[in-house]
Amino acid sequence: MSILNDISEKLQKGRAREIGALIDQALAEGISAEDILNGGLIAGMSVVGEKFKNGELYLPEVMMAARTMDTGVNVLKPHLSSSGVEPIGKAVICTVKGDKHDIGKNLVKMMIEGMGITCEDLGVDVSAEKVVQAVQRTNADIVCLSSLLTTTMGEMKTVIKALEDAGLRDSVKVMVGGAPLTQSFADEIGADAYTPDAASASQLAKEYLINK
Ligand code: B1M
Repeated sequence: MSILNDISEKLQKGRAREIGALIDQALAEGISAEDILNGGLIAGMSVVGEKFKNGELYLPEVMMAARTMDTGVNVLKPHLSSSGVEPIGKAVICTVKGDKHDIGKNLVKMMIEGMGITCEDLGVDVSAEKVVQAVQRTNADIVCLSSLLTTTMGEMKTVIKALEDAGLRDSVKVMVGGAPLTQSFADEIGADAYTPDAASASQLAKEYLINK
């Protein structure tokens, strides 16, 4: 679909001012918010990631693309999250220590909230100690951890260990995600679940709370 390609292109070029109108046009054409997110914005960001890796794009261009992604996600937000849902549980979410990527984490938060799960967002670069404090403060059912860097993935294990040391491990489900993660890594660090995207994370969180 060419409008999804246009959205992807605008994102790659960091055209934050133009992305909103294109997304509105796609919605008006009857394309679903999920298809715009996956086939337009996330597809564009994957190209940015590849080009960054190959040295075809530099950090300022990636930052402009990230800003465009934020703008686009904000336009899509009312169409992605259902409102007025009764809360079914509580989650704490963050990007782990040393890692400042938050686009994926913000999407997971948005979709989890759409399932009626209250979400305490601790932000980025969050220490294990802060996660433990937040779980104690909110009495959360679920902890969602995001990592985009191979150098920070290991921090998830530190969080799990800190939850164990605080006597909280059995009372929370630890869900992990982020581009470099795999199911086997999640198993290795003792996480309860790995999900590759925000939609499956929110679905699994909901199932867990309903069956709790
Ligand atoms: Co960074 N970066 N970056 N970056 N960046 C990557 C991750 C990289 C793969 C690029 C590359 O080389 N191809 C590479 C990591 C390499 C590695 O670790 N092996 C990299 C690097 C190296 C860096 C810096 C070190 C660069 C530098 O300074 N020299 C630096 C690190 C800063 C830091 O964190 N300390 C850095 C900085 C940045 C920007 C600030 C410029 C910007 C981030 C802006 C922001 O987040 N606000 C940025 C971006 C945008 C990227 C890429 C291009 C795109 C990431 C993204 O937002 N994707 C990325 C390349 C790539 O991933 N292909 C790259 C879109 C987003 C929707 O997907 O976050 O994967 P993602 O989330 C998905 C799933 O993973 C899942 O759901 C989401 C969608 O449905 N998911 C979860 C995510 N979290 C979850 C949690 C869950 C469940 C599912 O919990 C239950």
